[in-house]
Amino acid sequence: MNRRDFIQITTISTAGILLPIKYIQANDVVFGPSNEKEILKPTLITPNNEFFALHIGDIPALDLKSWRLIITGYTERVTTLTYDDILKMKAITKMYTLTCIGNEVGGNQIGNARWTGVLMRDVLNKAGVKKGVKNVILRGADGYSTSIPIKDALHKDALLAYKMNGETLPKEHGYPLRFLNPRRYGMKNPKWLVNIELTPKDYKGYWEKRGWDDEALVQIRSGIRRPENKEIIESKIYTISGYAFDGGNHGGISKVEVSADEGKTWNEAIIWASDSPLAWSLWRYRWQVSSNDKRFFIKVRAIAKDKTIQGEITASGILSGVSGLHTVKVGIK
Ligand SMILES: Nc1nc2c(c(=O)[nH]1)N[C@H]1C(S)=C(S)[C@@H](COP(=O)(O)O)O[C@H]1N2
Ligand SMILES: [Mo]
Repeated sequence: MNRRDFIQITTISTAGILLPIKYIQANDVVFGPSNEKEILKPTLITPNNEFFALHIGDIPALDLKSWRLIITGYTERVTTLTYDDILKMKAITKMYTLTCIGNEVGGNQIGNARWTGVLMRDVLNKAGVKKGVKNVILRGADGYSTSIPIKDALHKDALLAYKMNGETLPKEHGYPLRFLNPRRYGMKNPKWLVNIELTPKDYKGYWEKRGWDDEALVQIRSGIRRPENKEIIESKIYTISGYAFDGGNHGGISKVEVSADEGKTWNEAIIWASDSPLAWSLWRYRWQVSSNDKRFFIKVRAIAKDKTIQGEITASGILSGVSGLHTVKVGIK
């Protein structure tokens, strides 16, 4: 399919979930299983210009001529890498979903992109990891810092990225280099990296010092994108859609369920796009309005491969990220 066709048959909804026009129109007609096969897959990718951006201050202006990544602390040798040094290393491209620990239930601080970069482990091996290293401190040019356990840094999915969805990493997302830390909230994914320090000690970064969870493991979550809260629905058949994500912490999403009666009964949704557990899954559910009620509360819950069921209540508290069930209120015309 060429780009022109693609634009013609799709429209952008919130958070970059692309929904084919055909599919949206299908809400107004009754369509059977045969028609349903014609529905196009939505893209998992959030376009760069729609991807949420969060940072503590101004975007630092970094010039490739003077920019360096310096690896210090418990290393065999102090190592300084230029942008070109990094480009010469083995590149990896992979999808990762990023979400902020402060995102509210069903909030918009979540996005999925295809990132290209080099393995953190390859960079650390250039410097040589000394015995006794416990943590890796990551510092950005804006003064932000965070730390991660050495085993996370050496993990096969820990990526230093310089491209986002095939484009040079945009300024607001960390140009020229950012870290992508699978399974952890955005705060553990520092942008505008300039220094990596290996240490035998503990270290509390910018948000960690302010009480946010040092583990920052993404909790199982899901959100409804269509319909929007307070939307008025014109027909008795409506395709509800959204995302689900567990950060890979429960083995990935196995099932998504939707309730139109405030959680009394649950119906299985169709997962219509997914990648690895490090990326969100997109789901849809064809809802047939079965009563003459004029108002419904729609809820979604995700179920993981390890059988974890997303719950109504967030057990661990707001500073570890909330995970309660997203509910939208809809009216029927
Ligand atoms: N250098 C730097 N990196 C940072 C931050 C920051 O303020 N400075 N904010 C973090 C937080 S809290 C989040 S949620 C993610 C958001 O990444 P994005 O802006 O690319 O979506 O960046 C993280 N990395
Ligand atoms: Mo965040």
